[in-house]
Amino acid sequence: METRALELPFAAPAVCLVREVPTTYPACLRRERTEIFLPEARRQHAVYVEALRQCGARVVVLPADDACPDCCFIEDCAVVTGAHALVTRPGAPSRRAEVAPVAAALAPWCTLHGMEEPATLDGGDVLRVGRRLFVGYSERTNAAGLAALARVAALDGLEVVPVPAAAGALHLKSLCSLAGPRLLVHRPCLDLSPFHAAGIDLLPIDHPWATNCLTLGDQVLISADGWALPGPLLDRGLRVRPLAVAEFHKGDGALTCLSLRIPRPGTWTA
Ligand code: CIR
Repeated sequence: METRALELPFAAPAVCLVREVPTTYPACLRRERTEIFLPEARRQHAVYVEALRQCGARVVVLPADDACPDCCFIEDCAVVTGAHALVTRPGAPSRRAEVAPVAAALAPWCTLHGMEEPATLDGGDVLRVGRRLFVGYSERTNAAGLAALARVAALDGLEVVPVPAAAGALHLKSLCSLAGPRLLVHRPCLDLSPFHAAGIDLLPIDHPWATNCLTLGDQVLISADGWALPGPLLDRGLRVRPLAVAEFHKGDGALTCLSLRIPRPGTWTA
């Protein structure tokens, strides 16, 4: 994978942390109250976990906590920058109890760093492209949170690039994510200038859920819901795998938020 912005080898993650879907998941934070079907959510989660394994990652499954309806959205609880990781202080107070078990599970792989009030940051607002971490300001991530991440990122030689708040989206990665070397972007809602300035190859698409995909090596997991495959993805020799994650879209989540990826030493991962 090559663009001007990607200076480190890109590889599938060594380890993926995931967290089971709690019985209370239908009570998660969400903007629309469409009915969530818990058994179907768990079935979709199991298929997702298997897809991670098939990409060669070791998958560590953390037990759910019924006191935390959003705990399956584990990506928001930490940002792994390499040898170091920031354990977040999620923007939603109801989610702050999620982080302790995630930190404990990360400890064997990374040196952990915390965040202090008033800093808040959700991992869903952090997009890695090579040595850059693009960080979206959102309802969940503030300037102090970005500064806390910048301090940790610098320990691994990474630079933090702020991205202005995007109207209508929960997180930055609700609107953009890497599909191989290209960044899928939901153009109507996002200021693309930070990505243009970094020389990143952009692929605009219109469907909001379609812009959250997960690249694992040469495989790209995409949401099967409401998206026709864009031709340019297929042209680059990537294996595109649609997954049904509709029960997680109902909870304002998608593919990246269901795992926390730990890169192999000397590589980076989406
Ligand atoms: C929340 O509102 O926090 C959850 N219901 C959804 C979190 C999705 N996380 C993500 O995309 N990284």
